[in-house]
Amino acid sequence: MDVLEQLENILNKAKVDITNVTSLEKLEQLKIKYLGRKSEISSILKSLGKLAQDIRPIVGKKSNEVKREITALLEKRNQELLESIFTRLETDEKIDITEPGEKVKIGHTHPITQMRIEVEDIFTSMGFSIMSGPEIELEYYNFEALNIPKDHPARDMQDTIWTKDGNLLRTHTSCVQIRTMEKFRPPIRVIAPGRVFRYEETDASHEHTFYQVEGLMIDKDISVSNLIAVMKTMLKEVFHRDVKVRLRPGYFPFVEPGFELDINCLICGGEGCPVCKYSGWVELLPCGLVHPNVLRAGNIDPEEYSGFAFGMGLDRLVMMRYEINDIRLFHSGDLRFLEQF
Ligand code: FA5
Repeated sequence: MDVLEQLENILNKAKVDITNVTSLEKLEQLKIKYLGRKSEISSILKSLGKLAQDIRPIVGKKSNEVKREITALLEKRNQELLESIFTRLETDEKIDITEPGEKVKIGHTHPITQMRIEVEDIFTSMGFSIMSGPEIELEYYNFEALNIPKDHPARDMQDTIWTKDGNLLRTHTSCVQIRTMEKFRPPIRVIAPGRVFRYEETDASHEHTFYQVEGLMIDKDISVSNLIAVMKTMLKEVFHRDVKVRLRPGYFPFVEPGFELDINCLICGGEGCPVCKYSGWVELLPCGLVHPNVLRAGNIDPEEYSGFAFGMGLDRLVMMRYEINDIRLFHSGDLRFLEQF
């Protein structure tokens, strides 16, 4: 075949191939096929020397023209493919910058945490410090040092979750009373908020995991009137009104005398309603004067010092404030409930 005809054929084939190609990768392959080192044109150029002298420049010129033309065709097709890619992107992946963005949900603290922080603020403003203790506790701090020796029937009052190594999940925050006395000398004014655990069947007012705030004040001549005054100040701040309190006898081995502190029902104002079971009073927290044995366990001389202690259920305080009728809602993970606070 005449070389010039061969060059013409190459050009025609290239035209068809290049027009039909639909991807940039394939186009790149065509470029190698038609213009690469191993292309037909390259071998023609390499063998120019073997041609007759008179046709050599003609073939050389024609080869370069074909090369230029193929280069131009490749260039043009490249441009077209790029444009079509961008047009497709514009419709397929169009970003409307005027569209409102997705709202980032901002969470907030849990209602029990909110109440804990509030109670902490109230007590620190009265000069109390905030203490904490471990949730996995020694039997000694949870029972023994609190005047509840082994086999004491009071251990049955708080069903306990024990660990295999003989420790326990603290059933109350009262353990922190002893830990505080071991660390500080009177005068002592602390509260200890924290999580506590009981091996208990749950119902509308009982959880297996809940929160308490322990209070402890030890000084010379601390009496029940100090306890009442501090409680009334705290309740006034929490409920934003004067709250009447009354004390009934209550038994806890670590206080003597021990009380149950009731508040007048905030729903009916004391007149009687279903919430207070028509008594006008609602049970709020147990408290009392620190038992001499407990002071001794904390290396404090009961002849010289006295104190009061209380253990308030935080969950129940939140329930009272917002009239929540089921404690299980707190940890249900139901955002419809939590978002209300
Ligand atoms: C105690 O835990 C004593 N340590 C309190 C105390 C401290 C008495 C200092 C005297 C001096 P009690 O078991 O009653 O007491 O629990 C105290 C409060 O925790 C209750 O009034 C209640 O509000 C809350 N509470 C008790 N059990 C549960 C439960 N299963 N679920 C939710 N709250 C509970």
